[in-house]
Amino acid sequence: MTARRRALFAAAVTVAATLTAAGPATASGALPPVSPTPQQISRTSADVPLPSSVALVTEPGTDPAARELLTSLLRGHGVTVGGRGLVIRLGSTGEDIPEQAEGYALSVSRAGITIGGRDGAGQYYGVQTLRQLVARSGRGWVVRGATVRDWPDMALRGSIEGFYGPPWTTADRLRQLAFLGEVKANTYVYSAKDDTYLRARWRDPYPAGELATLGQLVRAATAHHVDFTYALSPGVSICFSSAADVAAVMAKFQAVYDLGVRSFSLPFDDISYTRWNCAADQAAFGAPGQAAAGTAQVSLLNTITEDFVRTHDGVRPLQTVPTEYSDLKDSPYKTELREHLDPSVVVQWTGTDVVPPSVTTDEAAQVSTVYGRKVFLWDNYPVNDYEQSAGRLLLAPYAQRQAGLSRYLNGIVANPMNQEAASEVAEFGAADFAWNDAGYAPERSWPQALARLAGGDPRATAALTVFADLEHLAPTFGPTAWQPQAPVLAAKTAAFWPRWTAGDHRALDDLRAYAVRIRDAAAVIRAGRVERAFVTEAGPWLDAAALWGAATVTRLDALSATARGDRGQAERLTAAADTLVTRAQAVKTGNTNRWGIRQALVGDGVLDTFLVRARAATVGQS
Ligand code: LTM
Repeated sequence: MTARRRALFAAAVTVAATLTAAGPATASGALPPVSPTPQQISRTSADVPLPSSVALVTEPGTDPAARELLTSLLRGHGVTVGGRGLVIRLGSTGEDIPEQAEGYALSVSRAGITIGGRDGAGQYYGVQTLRQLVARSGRGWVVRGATVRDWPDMALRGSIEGFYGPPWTTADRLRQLAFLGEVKANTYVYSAKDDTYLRARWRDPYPAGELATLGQLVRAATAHHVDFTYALSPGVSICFSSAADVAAVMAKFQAVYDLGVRSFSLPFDDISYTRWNCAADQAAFGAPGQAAAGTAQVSLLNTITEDFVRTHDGVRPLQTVPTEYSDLKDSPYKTELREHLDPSVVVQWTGTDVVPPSVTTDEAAQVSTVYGRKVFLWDNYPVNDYEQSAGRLLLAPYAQRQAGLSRYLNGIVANPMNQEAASEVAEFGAADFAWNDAGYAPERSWPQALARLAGGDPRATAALTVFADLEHLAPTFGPTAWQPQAPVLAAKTAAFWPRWTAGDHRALDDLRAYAVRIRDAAAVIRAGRVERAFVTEAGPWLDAAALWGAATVTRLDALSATARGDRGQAERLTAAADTLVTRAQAVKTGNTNRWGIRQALVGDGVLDTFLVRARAATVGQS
């Protein structure tokens, strides 16, 4: 693209953004939200009706996965791919294609639809954007007329199955891989802590059945343009100076390379690095300690880089998680890595305090200095494997990550919950941020994530929004949450009391209407087009929410009876609400997490405290 065309395009984008923000001010109307937020998108044409048949023009460079996605998108809208009709071009040629890897240019007008990708992933992402521009029009479908130039800010985007507790099932992983492709995320790191062949029995070869399942996952990942990153954690028992152990690492890598894996990691998190696993390491690296641990890890990482990564076609740079992964201070350990680790090795970092309350550009700049390279954020949200998260689903937005992080990070992978589908809410935001950190807005991305989980069903989206507010608390490893519990409900209950005590009894009607929405959310979610896996995973929390909602409605009715002077009714309703509270408190999570069976927490600290206060106001006055 010439400088002049670039300037014209930028001007068009600015105008279009203004028009879009102002609503359907153009003849063609506003564009639907596209996620991740594109770098450049503008309304440049009228809607294009989707005919019953289109002519698909491909080229030798057309990506097979992108082509498959496009044809299934068309088929899903009743369009056959024949030789005639609207012309759709998919390939890697076209002058507006951005230079950045994974970038694409998309243009939709009545003259035709053109998707040009810098590479295969770019083509695939162009189709993912096209999918979001398709809209209902009467009984048919149209594609919103638009021009898009888009590329990711961070090279690595996605998730790391890196939690403790029951690993995801194969079905969970297949769903996750499809989800990652949908949100233009290219990385899934397979690093489940309790997956025995990855950590406790890292030396053991895979039995044939396990290998076949891994092969299925690798093929699914490839079909969605996701790098299946195989992370082997030998730190619990490796003898760094043993040639046999180094060979065992390579053998494990070779087995999955043969399945098609091209991304590898050797994480050293959560191990003791001040004692050796064998006497030989003492002789090879000296007394155990920070610097010696750094030297030993560097020796393994450099050997694997030299003898495996560089000798195998198509293998991407090796990744690692250092043992010091959550702070900013320089140390003898970090000095070893900074000075001796092969510059190609990608180093992960979790942000400060393991589960960080925020991640800032200053912190990322500092840590990239101590590790001597851009770092790859292992983001411990929405993971729920630690004590402070016991009994919780974490459904708050992906937030408190500072715009500008792409200057210091080469990627972000979110560490999810043991509950895969529920994790997609936060992961959606993480993928959006990693694609375009400057354009990211949690308040815009979160509703899109919820609407997606609800299958675009508006009633179910509204119910999910009420439910997610009750699962909003995001804990840290310390006593202070980094996102508050139930902010919407908390604002409503806080506004209620001054009005109520001032004699404004309509306050009760307003709050009661919201309590009814809490009570009914579970039923609406279960009856709606919400992702079935989410409905199953969230089952106990949905049950508890229905009971807490019913208790709140009943408690408010008791308060109302008190205000009317109907003491008998107030007492009956108070007893009924007490029973509902007892039942709500008795709802337990399944044994799905490292923390075992606990109370399924819903709006805790907000709902329960409101109910206690409302009871006191009822009983005190009746
Ligand atoms: O975060 C890292 C690098 N390691 C572990 C994770 O496996 C675990 O899921 C999280 C949250 O508990 N904390 C860790 O330290």
